[in-house]
Amino acid sequence: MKMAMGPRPSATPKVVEPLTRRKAWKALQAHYEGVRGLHLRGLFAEDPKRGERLTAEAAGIFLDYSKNRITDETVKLLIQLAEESGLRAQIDAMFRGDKINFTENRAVLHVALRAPKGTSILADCENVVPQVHAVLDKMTQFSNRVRSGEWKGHTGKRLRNVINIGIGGSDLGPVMAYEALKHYSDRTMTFRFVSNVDSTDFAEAVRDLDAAETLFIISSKTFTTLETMTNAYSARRWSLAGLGGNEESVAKHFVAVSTNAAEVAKFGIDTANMFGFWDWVGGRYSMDSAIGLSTMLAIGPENFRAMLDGFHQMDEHFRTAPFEQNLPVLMGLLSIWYNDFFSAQTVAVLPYEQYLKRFPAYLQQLTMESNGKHVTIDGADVTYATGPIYWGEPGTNGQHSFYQLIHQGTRLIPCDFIAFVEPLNPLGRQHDMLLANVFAQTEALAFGKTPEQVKAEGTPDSLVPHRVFEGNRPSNTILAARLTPETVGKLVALYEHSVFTQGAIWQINSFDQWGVELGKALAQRIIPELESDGEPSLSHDSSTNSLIRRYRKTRETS
Ligand code: G6Q
Repeated sequence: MKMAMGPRPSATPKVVEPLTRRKAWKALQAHYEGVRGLHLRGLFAEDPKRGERLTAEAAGIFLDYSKNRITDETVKLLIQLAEESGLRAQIDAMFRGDKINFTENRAVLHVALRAPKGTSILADCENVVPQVHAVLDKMTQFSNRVRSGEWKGHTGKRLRNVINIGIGGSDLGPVMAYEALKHYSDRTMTFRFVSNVDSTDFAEAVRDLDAAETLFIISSKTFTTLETMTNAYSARRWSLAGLGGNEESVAKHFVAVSTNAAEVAKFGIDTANMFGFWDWVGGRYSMDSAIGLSTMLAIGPENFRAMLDGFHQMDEHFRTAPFEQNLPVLMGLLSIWYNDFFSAQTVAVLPYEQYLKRFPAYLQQLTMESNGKHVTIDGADVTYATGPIYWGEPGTNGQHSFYQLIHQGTRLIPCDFIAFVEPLNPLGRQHDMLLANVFAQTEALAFGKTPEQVKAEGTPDSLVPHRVFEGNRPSNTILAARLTPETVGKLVALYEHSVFTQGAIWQINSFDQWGVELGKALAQRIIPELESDGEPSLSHDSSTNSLIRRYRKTRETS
């Protein structure tokens, strides 16, 4: 891949044509009126090959999107919408290093984190791929030294425990990847993740650990985040207390992942033990940067690079495949179809793979922090719904709790089912049982059970309505051969680019997160009000004032 052109200057972009005035949008509105009443039962009955036809496959990921409330015309119009929205040009702008995150004047180049050696991607006229590989090489050396026991703690003991301290994008990706790839991890080591400023998080993470065997990775892009720095100082105190208070021990037990060398040095970590990344990597797009150091320590450098290769394969597919066969584009468009035309408010992500138990939580940040926006790129209020709420739980557990509402409730909840053909821990017939549940659920959601079918089972008339399943509940099924590091890379990139597709069409900036700032600033103002010796003079609203007073008073008496 060669990107010859330099980055475009970051100017406030203009909406050339509002989304709702696009021809394809209007056509979709009219089309929706015609197809909203169609039932998946009818759509499948009239097209026996639908289940084979409405599928796409790339890089070993198979997507069956036939159980969606769409016709061929829907797909055609959605693709037309992508084209009218200039999706191709927007993809090219991202890969070219244009500062598409214009509110922060930054390029968006997570795709460079997984670009193979020898390729070229430019940020500010500089090829960043060699820098990416230099950091990867440094991570590799460090990981090999820790994993082999060559890197020893202050007392000469091998480091067996790794604690990543970070929050948001500096936590959710590492946690998800560690859980997803536990099968490939070094089981002689213990990995824990501390994110919350709630001291319980830290206390529970270290309670049974020996400081002499414990390495802390302080992961923070800015190295100023309240939660992370507070936990980092707690870790420093805990480590020093366990190691006889010798400050020199910090160099052996603390490393940093950050873009801020000055703050890292201020904390007392030797910048030789700092792994860098760049402002063109957004927090929620950073699990494949040095923020993934804990992942590399757990699964080893080779597996980490296999994961990067998986990401890259999906990047190339997204960048080059025609929209009709482009998995992230199709998934993004389907999400828009339900969100903006059916007024669906959520998407359920249901991995039938225990190791993916943190994948929905990871996706919550990726999707909602990216597309939870109410203004378009030129600052006007959107006149349509943006980012749906993503949530989910691994199957089959969810089936015994919230699936009831998906099957028989009053809301439309499109679902993504994720499953793998081969189990990582085969046990008797259990994998067939697991997969039978995936197929059964998508079938039940789509086709339901008619009153006639319920009656034919001998159900008393009075109970029939309770036992009817309307069906017509849409779902995607994502199937891959086996959960491997490579597959995890592909899956994450699939959703990253689906998010990009949605944001591009909604004309919003998917790469800033100003919405998290206000709460942070207000908390900084309230901390001294909680800590002051004398009664603070409070000037909040009456609710906040009285909550603060109640907290202070109760604390004194407890
Ligand atoms: C992600 C956000 C946010 C960020 C955290 C941690 O896209 O920017 O979740 O990752 O606030 O920030 P630091 O890495 O700077 O500590």
